[in-house]
Amino acid sequence: FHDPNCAPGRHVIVHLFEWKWSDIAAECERFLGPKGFCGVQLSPPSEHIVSTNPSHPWWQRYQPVSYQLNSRSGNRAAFADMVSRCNNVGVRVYADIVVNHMAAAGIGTGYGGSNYDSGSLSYPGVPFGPNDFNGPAECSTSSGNIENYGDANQVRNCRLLGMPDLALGKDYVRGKVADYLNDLIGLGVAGFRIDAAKHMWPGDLAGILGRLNNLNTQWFSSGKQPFVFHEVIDLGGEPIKGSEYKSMGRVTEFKYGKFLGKAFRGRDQLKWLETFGQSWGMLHPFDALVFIDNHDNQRGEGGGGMDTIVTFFESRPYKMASAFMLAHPYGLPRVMSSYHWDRHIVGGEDHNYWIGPPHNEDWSTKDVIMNADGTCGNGWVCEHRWRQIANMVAFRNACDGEEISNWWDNGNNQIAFSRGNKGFIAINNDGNGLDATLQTGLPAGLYCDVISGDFVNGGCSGHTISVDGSGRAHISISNSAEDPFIAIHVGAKI
Ligand code: AAO
Repeated sequence: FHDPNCAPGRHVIVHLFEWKWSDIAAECERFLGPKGFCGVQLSPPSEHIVSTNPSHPWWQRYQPVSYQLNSRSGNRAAFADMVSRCNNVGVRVYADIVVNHMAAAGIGTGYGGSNYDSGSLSYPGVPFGPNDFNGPAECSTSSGNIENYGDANQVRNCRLLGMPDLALGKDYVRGKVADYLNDLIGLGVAGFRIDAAKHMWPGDLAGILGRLNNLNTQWFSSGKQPFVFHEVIDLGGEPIKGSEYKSMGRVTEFKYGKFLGKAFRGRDQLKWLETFGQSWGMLHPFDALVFIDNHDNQRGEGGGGMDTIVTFFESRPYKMASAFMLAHPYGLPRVMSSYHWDRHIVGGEDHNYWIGPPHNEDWSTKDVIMNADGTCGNGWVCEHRWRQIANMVAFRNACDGEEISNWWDNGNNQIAFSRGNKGFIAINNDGNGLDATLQTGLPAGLYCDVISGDFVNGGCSGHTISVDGSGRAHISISNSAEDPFIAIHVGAKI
């Protein structure tokens, strides 16, 4: 379950948070495929509640009503069309799977028309009934909710945020969940993000994963298992460890973005990153899925803290941190792609945390439109299209399998390193300029700095960097530059 099933030479995932299926299909064809992305993580495709208080928040999709493929992103036909079109251009699709719980929202009708009643634990769209949930026999808290993350039994048997907790120990429940995942596999998805994995017993998840079919042979070679990554927030200090899940997939490494957020906000010298990796208390690199921010912690929730995690709101350190992530070999990287919302921070909390994606008058999600310069309009931020991030995808692909070499630092916040003889990056997050002749490890020649420009038709729209016969190059980076870093690689040699 560790292999993302990328097409050859692709190594980076992007989360197109709250995008419609039709927009994702188009993005696979016009951008993700050509730019070398491996795959895309979706927002949850299953039928969910429609919340009116607050109005249509993004989080309504984490309250499932049934496993029908009917969501704010589109219906089953749109889903199938997206998966097929993305696979056809070599871009994989990973679905976000919410099966720890069902909706908590009282009596109502879901996005696809299924009724539910969370009070009587009735979800006829699946169907799930009262016997399919954990209750007082399994959960010891008086509220029925998780009250203490220090108690692993509570975390797994009580209600997360008040949502009815599925009894995944039951054969019937496991069967319904496995049917849902197998339906998605049949349509051609390449894997799954398991939402709230921390709140499910590893043995129950193994019981479900053991029932999964191999991937659809229309696009994958026979015998391929889906990629699985488990959302487990493990920043230390709690009994549940991310490593409990690593035998059945990768695990979200939340420490990664916390460390890099601190470093690129200038609260930790960049020179320390020389040893960045497992020795910092993180998972083994082959078990880790890594990211700078995710859809929760960019809003100050779910691990890391708003003053530590960097997001598109802090674009300068964000671009540096993202480039570092894509240049550094640790883990499988996931790029975040957001929509804009107006923050309203009171006492360290964003009261606009809930605001859903850009929408039309009828609350339908707005199309992702493209500006002439390749950036997105209609309120979509599209970090994955920012040149400084997008071009580092090709850097990572070119450097796959190469270790870090030629580490250099100035004893403070100027760093540089090579990836074997394939790529080289230098970053200046100091209060003074970087001006040095450094060993890049690269073959002699003229290279395009893919941060200041694009490599197109053998030419470069940005600065060029000349590497001499001994692999050395003169690097000069002003500390006041908008993007105080450079990156060159063998895929962008002039
Ligand atoms: C909504 C409403 C709720 C309401 C609920 C039901 O907001 O008020 O009770 O409906 O009516 C999303 C939203 C929720 C939303 C939910 C359902 O974020 O606001 O609730 O949809 O619509 C925990 C889980 C983790 C989870 C995270 C948000 O372990 O799995 O909370 N993430 C996923 C999704 C997320 C989604 C769900 C799960 C639910 O990514 O989008 O919720 O499907 C500690 C623990 C963490 C725990 C956090 C909670 O973290 O370790 O496990 O995450 O607390 O904040 C420091 C610590 C760190 C700590 C952190 C925060 O950084 O070091 O350990 O502080 O305290």
